[in-house]
Amino acid sequence: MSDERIYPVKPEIAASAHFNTEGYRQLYEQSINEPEIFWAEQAGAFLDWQHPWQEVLSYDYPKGEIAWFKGGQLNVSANCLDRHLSLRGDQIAIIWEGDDPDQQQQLTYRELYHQVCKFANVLKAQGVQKGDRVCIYLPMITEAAVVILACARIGAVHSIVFGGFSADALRDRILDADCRVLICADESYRGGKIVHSKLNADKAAAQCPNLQTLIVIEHTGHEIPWQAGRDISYRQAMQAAAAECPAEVMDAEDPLFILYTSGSTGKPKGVLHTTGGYLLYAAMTHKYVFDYQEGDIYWCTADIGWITGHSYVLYGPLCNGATSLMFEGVPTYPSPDRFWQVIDKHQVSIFYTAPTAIRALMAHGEAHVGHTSRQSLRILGSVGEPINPEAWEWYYQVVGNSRCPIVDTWWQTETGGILITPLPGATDLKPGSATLPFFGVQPALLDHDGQILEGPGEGILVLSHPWPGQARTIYGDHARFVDTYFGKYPGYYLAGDGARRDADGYYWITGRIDDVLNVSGHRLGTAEIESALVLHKDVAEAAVVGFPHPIKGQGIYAYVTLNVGVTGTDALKKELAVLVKEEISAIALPDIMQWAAGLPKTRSGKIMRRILRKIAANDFDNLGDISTLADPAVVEDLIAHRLHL
Ligand code: 6R9
Repeated sequence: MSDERIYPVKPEIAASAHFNTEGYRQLYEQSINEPEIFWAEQAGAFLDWQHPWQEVLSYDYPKGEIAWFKGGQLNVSANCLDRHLSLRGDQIAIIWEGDDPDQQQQLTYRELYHQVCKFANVLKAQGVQKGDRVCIYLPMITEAAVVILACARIGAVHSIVFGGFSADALRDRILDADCRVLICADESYRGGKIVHSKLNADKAAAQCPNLQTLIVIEHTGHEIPWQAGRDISYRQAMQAAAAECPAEVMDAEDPLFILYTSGSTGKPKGVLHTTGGYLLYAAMTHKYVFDYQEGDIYWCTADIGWITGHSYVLYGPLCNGATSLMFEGVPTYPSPDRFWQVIDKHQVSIFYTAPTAIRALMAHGEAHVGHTSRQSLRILGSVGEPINPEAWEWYYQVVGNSRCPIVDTWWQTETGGILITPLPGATDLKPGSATLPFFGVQPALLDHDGQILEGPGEGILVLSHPWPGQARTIYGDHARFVDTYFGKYPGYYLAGDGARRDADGYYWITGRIDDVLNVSGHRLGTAEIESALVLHKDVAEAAVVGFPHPIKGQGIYAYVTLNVGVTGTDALKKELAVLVKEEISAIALPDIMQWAAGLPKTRSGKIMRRILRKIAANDFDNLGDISTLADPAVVEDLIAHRLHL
């Protein structure tokens, strides 16, 4: 990793940006020295409140208690829609680009507002009340924005499940949050192929006794199975719905949504975000990190099933009155120039995507980029995993023609918004570094004993103070919240990533320090994949680790021990793959499965993942101390049978 190469702030960007270097430095200092004054000012500037707050911040990290703007009241949908109507009612809120390049739609703020009000009434008619959880299982279509904002409008808590997740994964999430209503599409398109959303939803719904209603959005319009009495047509319900729906007055700390993410145990965590702090943080980071300006066309390629889709396709941009592009498809369909075609077609000025997409497109060659203009671009962004300097350079030079700063944004589902990032007009860039903290954010590095490291060095990344976008709990399991994030190093929020800090104070994220993988920017717990594998009757045990993968960042390497007398075959590998797909998703499919006669274990029976990771990475020279293993011979055997991509 070279931290030698520096790309200084471009004067032409700094000239019109919200912050230059000095401006950032000063405001950052204020945000740290006088946090309550700072955040109160921002909350007043970014949001419309129906009732002022009494207390900016109260918190007790050891108890996992965090509250922002207590006593304040507001509604998220009113902030994203109603208040824009007088000024920008006819401005485009959402540009939708279909999987098929001939399909597109545009929705103005007024149109979106009307649809949201109507759908809010549809939900009410189904008995949905403030505080009820509504599960959303949708592709990237404009109706997704409608139903999400409609939940926020009536104070229902949405739980969006990524449309690529299996029926079983969907079922688990519906049950965990006890949702009574599920919203799905009939089908959707991805890369020219049909995704059977309703079939999955049916399968999940059949195993959720409390689920009463399935609202089906007609997207492809094809014939699908229908369960009378339970299934409701979105089109018909919208036609019948009343047009007016006042926004529910919400407390700043009322829940806004739950979003499941992988942790180091098998069960996904329902990360809960609340109303005031989350919206403020999403809006503020959207404006400053991307240097959003009036008139920008902004495109974040993330799916709404992930936190990036929540904060930077919908809530942040809409709160700021921006025009946000929603893309149904994939980067390589119909051809690997799709992103750049869409940018030219809609004159996108801010583009935010993931390193895995950049690497995949890089592999297709520059020719797919070169024939497009991309002159409309001003700012590029990266999120989801560390961006390797080669991919960074390609993004910068080939995609951005060396004109556009890249903001490499580090954050997590639990942080609600971006925490470490350059600001386009303020921060000199180093390829591969997420650079410096956002306003109010105080990162620190700890050693394994929990001692603070000063100056340059590498350690465990923690945050020493709260920020408004921080998650408030894990739904239904506050003890797990406290334990996971605040238990190990009291007084800090533990992010689960490692990082290095260089002599300029720049942060370089080194990756997860727990048993969480980052595959193409998707978070997956090794334990979830292992649980799926061991469901097979022939499998005795499985251990899953990550290994360096040229496109995905991390690939999935599974060591599988079969029951005595069973022979490992390709057919069995296929059965295991089906199992993983059914239990989780195709994104969790192992890239490599190795039959393991045994797994390296300590004498107390703990699997030594450190060794498995080294073998998967082809790094046999420093396996470390293996003398504590119950049976050191298994290591030789694993090395002898190591498989390659
Ligand atoms: C927003 C999002 C969070 C994990 C996080 C880290 C990795 C995200 C990164 C990055 C290095 C970046 N991560 N952005 N690592 N540089 N710019 O991705 O949320 O899905 O919860 O994943 O992703 O490991 O801990 P989430």
